[in-house]
Amino acid sequence: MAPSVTVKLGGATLLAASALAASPSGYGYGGNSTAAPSPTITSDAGYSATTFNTASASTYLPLPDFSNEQLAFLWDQVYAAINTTVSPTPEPSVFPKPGYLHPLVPAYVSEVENAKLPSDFLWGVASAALQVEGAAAAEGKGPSVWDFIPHRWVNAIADNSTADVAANSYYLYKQDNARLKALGIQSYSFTISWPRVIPFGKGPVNEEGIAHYDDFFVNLQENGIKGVVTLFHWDTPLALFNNYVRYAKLIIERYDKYVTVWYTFNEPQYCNWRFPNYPYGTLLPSYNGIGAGGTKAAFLCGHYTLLAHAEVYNWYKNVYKGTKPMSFKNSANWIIANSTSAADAEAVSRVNDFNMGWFGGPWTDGDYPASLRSTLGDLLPTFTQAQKDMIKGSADFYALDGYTANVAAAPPNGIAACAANSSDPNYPQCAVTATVQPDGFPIGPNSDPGATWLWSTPGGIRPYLSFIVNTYFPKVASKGIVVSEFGFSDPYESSFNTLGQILWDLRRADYMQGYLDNILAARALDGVNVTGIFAWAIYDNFEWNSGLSTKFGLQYVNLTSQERHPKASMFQFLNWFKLHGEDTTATANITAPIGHKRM
Ligand code: PNW
Repeated sequence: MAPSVTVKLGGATLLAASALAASPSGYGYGGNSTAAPSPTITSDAGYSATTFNTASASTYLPLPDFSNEQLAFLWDQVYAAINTTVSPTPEPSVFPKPGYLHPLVPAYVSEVENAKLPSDFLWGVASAALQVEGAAAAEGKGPSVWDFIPHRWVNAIADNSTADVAANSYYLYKQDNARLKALGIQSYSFTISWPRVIPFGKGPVNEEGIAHYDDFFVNLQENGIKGVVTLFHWDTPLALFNNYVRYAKLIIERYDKYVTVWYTFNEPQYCNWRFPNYPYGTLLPSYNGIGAGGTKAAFLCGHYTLLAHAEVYNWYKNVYKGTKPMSFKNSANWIIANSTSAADAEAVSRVNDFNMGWFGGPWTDGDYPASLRSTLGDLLPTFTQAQKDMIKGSADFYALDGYTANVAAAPPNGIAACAANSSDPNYPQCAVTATVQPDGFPIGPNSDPGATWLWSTPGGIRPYLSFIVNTYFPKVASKGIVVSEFGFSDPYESSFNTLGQILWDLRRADYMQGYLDNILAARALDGVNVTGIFAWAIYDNFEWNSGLSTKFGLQYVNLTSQERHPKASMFQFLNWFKLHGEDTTATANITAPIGHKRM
């Protein structure tokens, strides 16, 4: 029987519901399956006629059917993977590590050689649920948009891999937490899978999913690791794009006692990159025209993200009376001008406004920057005064995912002409960015071809941190700033097939040393209140559209055995915290490589 759902998601997916129910194999999207024959509509007294008007659909998505059949139907759109539980083995007491023939990368900033971090400084490694957990369809989890995309959109993922298994941490977390402890890592920044906890995004809570996180939190605590938790890292339940606040409250109420820091959202700037692709044009269920993509949809996505963040923040502080710091993570980079011209200076400020400023309401008056309003006009939604008041101040510190740097220039036809023409290819930012210096030389060593946006530019993070707190968001100066992600993918790392080739990851090690020294210099020499540092990533994982082949791990993951092996960059990272951290939990067995001063 066809499931009786009243879901105003428009698009192919739910219109396909009755066709899927009628066809045992179902049919997919993107051309990797046979198209279903067009149904022949015949006049029949059993059918009633209606006129649909999706333009008048509300943003509320009634989804009353929380049945096994409906969950199976959602998974049928994706394809379910099988995983197996692997028993943990004891951690080594000593890890293989770089020796004197090639020691770790030496210090970048000699002035901070003896600088120390305070004992409450947070530091560790990061991950995201979709990118590491695997167990995609296990134990009652619902599909997320990121289960759907690799399976049903041909070539959406560069190497056509999926996140079905990834690093399999859903089954290996006890081993992973023991590894963090064995390496002496203080904190773990990870994310919770909303569709695992609430398979349809709303409706019933999945007992097995929540039991998994119950165990995870207890195990993390038993290993003495501090938990830094992001509630949403892009894995929206496929069943809807709504109801975030209810999910957030559930998780916070259950796990607040275990958590050191909360992040509501990972990089709301994703609204920009995902449009017109997110939510993948007409391929994913959507409503109110958001699925059609484009500028308007991107800014609607950002608008509702900011409101959802502020609503959760205000509930947490004022109703729940939570005491832990809460923020959201921002994707933004240090931008330098391509020339000394006024136009290029304006281009720099426009890039900052369209990245940081867009979500800067918590550190300003709760509204969007003037440059966004004047360029976008009606394409930018408006906040009521009450909403602005709710957004203003709704973050306890600034969280920066700052990976790289960029050079900005005014577009050839000028900023004003671009800003006045919504069809201009550079609209609405109306600034072009590049990864070469004004003299044409690259801004730094390149990364993997699966991360063409990423170049190693450690010299940028120090002035950038000062710029954020002293110039762009002065309110951050007192609240503090955490570098919540930074990391590197060595070029062509996936083409290496022996540990010998993989483990000495020189570019990543160099990147770690360069960024860490410059972050410390911002703190110790420039007076920036940096309160935490998290490296991306705990280990190799599923890098979104670049799949499993673009590696960001400080540990290598053997995708057959699922064994993890620390790379040189991990020791570079740990050694740095040995030198500069005061935290006594940093007990990893790492000895000083020649040429590298240690305490
Ligand atoms: C972050 N940029 O995304 C995400 O939070 C992670 O999930 C991801 O795996 C990691 O970085 C590496 O890509 C970013 O263009 C995406 O500057 C793009 C940028 C920065 C971060």
